[in-house]
Amino acid sequence: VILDIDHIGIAVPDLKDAVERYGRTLGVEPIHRERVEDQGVEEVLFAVGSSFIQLLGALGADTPVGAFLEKRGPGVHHIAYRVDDVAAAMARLRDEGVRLIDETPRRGSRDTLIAFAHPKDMGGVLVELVQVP
Ligand code: MC0
Repeated sequence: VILDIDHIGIAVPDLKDAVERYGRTLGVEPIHRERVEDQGVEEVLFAVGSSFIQLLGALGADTPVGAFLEKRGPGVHHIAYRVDDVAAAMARLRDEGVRLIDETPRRGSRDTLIAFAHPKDMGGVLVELVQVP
């Protein structure tokens, strides 16, 4: 069951600059910062209602966000849906013929369990499933 939009991930070339710009222009405060080595990112979250805007800096060129920035430039990188059961949501996508990037759930930021579905099967949008502990 999808509960909410968990976050919208935005790839930025300069995290410090983007955090300052988002904070100033939207009048929002960053509420969380975390380095997720496994995913090759450093994230900063801004709370917007019950969801987050996630600014993503790449930890290197050979990471998903690094490659995205190189190929497509800054912009929306993925949309993450908050689900009650990530394994069940993955099974549903799989049954519907959607290619999953992760065979089993992985650990995301905030101790979440996450899994990605391929953008080519989701209207050109990289989709993340997020189960909050
Ligand atoms: C690539 N493509 C995308 C895309 N990335 N389309 C939409 N959104 C994206 N983010 C498109 C390319 O333009 C290309 O289309 C095709 O997909 C293949 O791309 P590629 O450049 O060859 O890249 P791949 O296939 O090597 O990798 C793409 C893939 C990868 C999505 C499989 O980035 C991946 O495994 N992502 C999942 C992990 C991730 O993104 N982690 C970072 C966030 P054309 O038409 O040119 O062929 S981690 C996160 O956010 C955590 C911390 C959290 O939330 O807790």
